[in-house]
Amino acid sequence: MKALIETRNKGPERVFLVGVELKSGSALESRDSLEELSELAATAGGEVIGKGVQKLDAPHAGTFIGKGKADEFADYCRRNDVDTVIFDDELSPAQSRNLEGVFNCKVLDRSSLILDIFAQRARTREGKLQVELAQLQHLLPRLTRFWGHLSRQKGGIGMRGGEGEQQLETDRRRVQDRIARISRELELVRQHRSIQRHARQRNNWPLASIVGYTNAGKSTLLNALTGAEVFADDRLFATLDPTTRHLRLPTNQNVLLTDTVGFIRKLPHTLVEAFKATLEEVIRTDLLLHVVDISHPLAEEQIAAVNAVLKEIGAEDKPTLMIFNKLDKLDGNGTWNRLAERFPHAVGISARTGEGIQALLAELGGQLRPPREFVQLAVPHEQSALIARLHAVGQVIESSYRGKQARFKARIPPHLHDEFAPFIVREAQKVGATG
Ligand SMILES: Nc1nc2c(ncn2[C@@H]2O[C@H](COP(=O)(O)OP(=O)(O)OP(=O)(O)O)[C@@H](O)[C@H]2O)c(=O)[nH]1
Ligand SMILES: [Mg+2]
Repeated sequence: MKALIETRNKGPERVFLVGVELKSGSALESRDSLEELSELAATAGGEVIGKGVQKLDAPHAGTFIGKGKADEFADYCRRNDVDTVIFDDELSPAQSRNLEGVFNCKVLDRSSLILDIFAQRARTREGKLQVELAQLQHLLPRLTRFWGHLSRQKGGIGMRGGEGEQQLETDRRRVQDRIARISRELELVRQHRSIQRHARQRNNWPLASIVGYTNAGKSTLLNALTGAEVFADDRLFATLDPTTRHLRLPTNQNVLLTDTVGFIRKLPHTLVEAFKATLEEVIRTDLLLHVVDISHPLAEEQIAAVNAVLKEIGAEDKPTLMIFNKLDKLDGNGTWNRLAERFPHAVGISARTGEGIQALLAELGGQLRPPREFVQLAVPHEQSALIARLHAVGQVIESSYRGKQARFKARIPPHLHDEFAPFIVREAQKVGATG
């Protein structure tokens, strides 16, 4: 699908931003949210020409902001050659249509903008399909005359009624067909990936996922820990598709670490839905590493936003290690003190300078150490595959190959108990072992 914000011959698209300060929210939060919207717009290739804010008790049903304010902004936009107006909050289909009437140009909301950036970032087949699915689902109820990119035919754009309406109907059908096709294709891609995952999981290493707000330093951390070369950059949503790398801790424990897409406030619901499979994979792990940019003035709000998404994908109860990143950038200890009190086990690091990484590795080792069962086994010699498997996943403490059967004393992960059960001749209590 084409980018919503297009860079044309005449240069970057000129963008005007609109935010509201609701009486129920804080002014700081809405200002910061608008600041973030501005970064998002720039990330999408737009040039922010101006911003407008209105204080409201509640959004208006018809035009989100008040009609008078909308006219005032529209006037400004006309005089300044604005191509696109972007609202910081999700607009209903009716609001979008009405506002396009007032502004007489393309009107987007934060969700469509985020979707647009995701579309530009997606690299893998699955990533691209997921984004397109989310975009189409978001778009379907919003098909209006300015969404001409679906059909470049004459009459598609700028025509309401008559041929234009018919064109919209055709577009709707096409969108629905496409949604059905993408869903089927995604299913196939996912089946394939689940095969790959099983291959990777052969050796039963524990899994950990790096999660956090966008730009918190997740990819930088993965790179610092594993020498991976994931693209890390000072822009929002640098990473979209998950990358998994093997990490061997100083204690010789092995971990598979996955870095993935960052979260943001007001993440579009269709996007969370479309990415659910990817995200579920992320949380089907033994441990979450929640990276926080501790130098950010709204670090606490960002933690809350991440937790909200984690909750939405059913991961709020996962064991989590909090990591306070960008210590090198921190001035003053206020945020640090407050957050350290709330998260006593958090580890402070700088993924950039390497400060605190050793302490992080130690903490990681402690948290990932699996409980082990101590067992004695008697295995017929011809069961060589099982014997090999025991050495791969367990910790063999003593072995003897004399006699009719091979005998072992070993520690095995409890979840593999069933696999070895037929050969266990003696069990001891579960013990916390050295991993
Ligand atoms: N000063 C400082 N900058 C850091 C640190 N860690 C990361 N950064 C910078 O922060 C920016 C974002 O880093 P990324 O690793 O791309 O962040 P991310 O969490 O992967 O971001 P997304 O993939 O966009 O969600 C980059 O410019 C990094 O160089 C740190 O410890 N200190
Ligand atoms: Mg990243």
